[in-house]
Amino acid sequence: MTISTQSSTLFRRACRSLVGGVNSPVRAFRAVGGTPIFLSKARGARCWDADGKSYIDYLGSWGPMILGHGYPPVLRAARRAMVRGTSFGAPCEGEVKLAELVKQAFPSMERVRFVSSGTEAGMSAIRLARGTTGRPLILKFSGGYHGHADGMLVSAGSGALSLGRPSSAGVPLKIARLTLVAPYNDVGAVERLFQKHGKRIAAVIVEPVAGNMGVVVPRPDFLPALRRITKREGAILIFDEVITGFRLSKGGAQGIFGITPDLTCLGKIIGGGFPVGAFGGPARIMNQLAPLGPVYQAGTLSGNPVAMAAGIATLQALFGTDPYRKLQDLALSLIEGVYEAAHRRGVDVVVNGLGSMFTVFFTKDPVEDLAGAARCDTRAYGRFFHGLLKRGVYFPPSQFEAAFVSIAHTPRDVAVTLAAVDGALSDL
Ligand code: HOZ
Repeated sequence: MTISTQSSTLFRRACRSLVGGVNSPVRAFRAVGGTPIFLSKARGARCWDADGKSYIDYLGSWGPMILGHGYPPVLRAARRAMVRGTSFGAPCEGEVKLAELVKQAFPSMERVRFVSSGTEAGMSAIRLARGTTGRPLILKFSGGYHGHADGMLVSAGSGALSLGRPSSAGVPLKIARLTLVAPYNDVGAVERLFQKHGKRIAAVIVEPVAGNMGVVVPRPDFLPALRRITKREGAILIFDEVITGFRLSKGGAQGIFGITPDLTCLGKIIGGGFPVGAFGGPARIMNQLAPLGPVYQAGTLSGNPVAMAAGIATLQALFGTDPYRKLQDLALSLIEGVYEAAHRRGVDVVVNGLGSMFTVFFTKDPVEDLAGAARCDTRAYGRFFHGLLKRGVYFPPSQFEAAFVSIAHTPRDVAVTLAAVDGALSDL
């Protein structure tokens, strides 16, 4: 299905110099068919493709753009920082200021280390957990995505799922065996893994609200049980809040559910659209990191001054306006509208959502783990996606991802989107 002439020309050209024409697999549209549209511009809640066609954007760059694209204070801050220097490779005040803002919102993050991506945050937090406990094993959940470090590409979500390959070639079996996997929301399976592997488990890493098998919300007992079990067993609990941090609330998912993890990974929103990740936790764990401790971690562009400035401006805007109620109301009206349209059109859907993130699953059964997400009709999602795209609405190009609402979306955008949803469902 080819939507845009310029995009198809660009894609053909891209395939001659970029692997698969893209720099991140899920962008290739393999999960929904057709060829990717190339974007040339984005402002507010809209993006434009290479042919100049505009879309209401619910991809939001996979999560960072909570203020909408080109939010003026963020642009101004980044411009000002750029003029002062694009990279120092030395400490700068912006790093301190962003760390203070992060700490203010996430009291569990007594010490912070900035990196350049969510992948780096996840892999460094895991190394730190192993270094601190002296234990080798990590427990993750199937469909959970924590970046593409070797040990995390085991039953992984996101692009790995959209390609139907939840585990990757090139990960040595010996490394994969250090990762234990339990179904999301399954406390019994976690207990059984701890019974079997006892004191060899360094950490449990979890997306407190899963966003990379589509949105899956934790059952009420799930996160409290993870906290209780890890504490009892002396293992470290890592919340991967790369998506949910500053998305669900100022204090992320941990703020909403009232659970304090040992370590937290952040990314996406804290960079205000620039490449930033972070991880943090209590000083007694974080001080195991170099230069204070024996766990090594480093990066030339870590704490980059332009990215820090964009992050600071983004967090200040979120703290200043407290947009979470508005975001949730917009998302709720979308979700209700999708259910109404699906009912009218006789299509079975389940829409999982929390705050301003949601996923439309084509199924009539609840989706509470990867098995549930995998049972959904992903081909119907692909047709739905293209039906929306042709009507000027850009959803994530895979059912195993989250759609995001920003503060730039308006009730009028929601109404236009719901008309497109109705049309796309009637095409199925
Ligand atoms: N890992 C991202 C989705 N959860 C995809 C990143 C991208 O393709 O840009």
